[in-house]
Amino acid sequence: MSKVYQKPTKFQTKLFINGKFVDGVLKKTIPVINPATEEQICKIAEATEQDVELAIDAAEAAFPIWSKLPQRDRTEYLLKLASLLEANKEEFIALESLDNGKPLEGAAFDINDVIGHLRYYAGWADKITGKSFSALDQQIFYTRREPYGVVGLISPWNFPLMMAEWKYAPALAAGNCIVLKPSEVTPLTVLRLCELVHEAGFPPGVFNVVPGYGHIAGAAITHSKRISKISFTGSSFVGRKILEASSQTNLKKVVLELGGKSPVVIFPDADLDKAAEVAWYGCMFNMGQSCDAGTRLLVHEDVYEKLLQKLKEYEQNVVIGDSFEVQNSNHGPLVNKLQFDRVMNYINHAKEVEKLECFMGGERWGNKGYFIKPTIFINVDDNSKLAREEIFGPVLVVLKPWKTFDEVIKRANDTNYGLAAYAVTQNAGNVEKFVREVKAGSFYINQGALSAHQMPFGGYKESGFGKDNGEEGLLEYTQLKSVYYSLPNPMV
Ligand code: TXE
Repeated sequence: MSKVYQKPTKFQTKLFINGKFVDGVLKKTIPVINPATEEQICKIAEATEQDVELAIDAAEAAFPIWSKLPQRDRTEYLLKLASLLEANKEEFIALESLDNGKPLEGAAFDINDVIGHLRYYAGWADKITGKSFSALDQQIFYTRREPYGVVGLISPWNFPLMMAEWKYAPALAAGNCIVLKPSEVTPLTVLRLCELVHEAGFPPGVFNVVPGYGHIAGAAITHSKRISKISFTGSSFVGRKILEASSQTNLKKVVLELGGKSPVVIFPDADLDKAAEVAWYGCMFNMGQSCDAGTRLLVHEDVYEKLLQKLKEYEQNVVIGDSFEVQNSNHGPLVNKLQFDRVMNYINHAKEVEKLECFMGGERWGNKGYFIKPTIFINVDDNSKLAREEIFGPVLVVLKPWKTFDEVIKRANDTNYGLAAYAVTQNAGNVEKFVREVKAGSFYINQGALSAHQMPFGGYKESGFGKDNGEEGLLEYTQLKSVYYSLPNPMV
């Protein structure tokens, strides 16, 4: 029997600026909606341009203190935050599930990941190094890594606490102060986290959170000349806007983690049970709202029909519903009405305009909440709108079967995106050729998507640039100086 979580009833709703919980200067609010019931959970304070400016003031003032702390102290602050989060884990799991709609099991996965990831980056604070190079006898050449100062972090709604933490943990470990704008759609876990930041005793101004609308608070961050680095996860559309803002202001450095349309290639020698598991969860995990979801399924002609039958078995295990009402629900609603409408438009387009063959699902579940049944279209042409665009919902597109390896590599690469690629095969040669020839940032071989703290994550092509996670993710929050140093002659 699964664990019973209490449905949260108390919420932190204020902005967190300079170590204090405050209303926005304009006293505006944003409603937060429970996607499983369509009811309002609470209203949060809306951050606008003025609040972002105050947050940047606070972060600028805190930077000399935070960046000059002994590195070990930064480690201790982050470890303390991780321990506080762990002590309140069940509350955070329930809050994430309520706000985002993801099943409790999925929320538990997120929060556990965040705790481990925080500890991973806590350990990096005193391991940031430069290099020294051989030079002439009287010279020293070396490099020195420094934090940027104030960094802007803009995070999405699909993994609300996790995506925020993937950014603030390395940024803080490296000695930066942060202005974080969580998605206005799912702000509650990040706001609750601010209480723990306060409790952990972080110096005021190091950690500032300004939930607000993207085109207002987000744009204020991206246009600020006092911010020299931005890390963003979200849509390609907004990613392009961030680059424009950078080019129009101070050429701030940018990390962009954007969408994907990742191929899942099933080889004829694949273990078909494993293949079905990878194909199903690769797409349906988090109701398809994952940037590295495997949404284009490419199955060899010899095993095509058999694999489809196995996917039917997965459909039978789906339990749809509000996690606080339906025990063991494993398929929640989409995050909000906008996302629900976007995905239903794709489904309706597939059925009515392209007349695609709907193998399962293809409709809303129930009449309350933004639930969409797991949906699969089969025998889809590579040029279909559904095969080319990121849907970001529980919609798997099974492309026409493939015959040769060269053909499937070409088809796997036939996309503007390049975030991830999946393959299921028992042949190591297949794997190596696949990894070398497919253009993507992460490869999942004989398994579903995974994120290990130490493994860099980020895309090829229009899926963005720069990395989250691992040492590379840490170094994104540092800038490098090269020092050519001639020693006095004689030295003493
Ligand atoms: O994302 P937005 P949306 C994709 C997915 C989805 C689509 C749209 O395909 O269907 O994007 O989702 C902030 N300046 N992904 O519209 O708007 C916004 O407030 C600065 C993929 O919800 O990109 C939020 O904090 N910031 C993805 C963040 O950007 C702005 C995850 C993301 O929201 C802004 C989410 C602006 N002008 C959606 N406008 C992934 N890669 O995992 C908005 N924002």
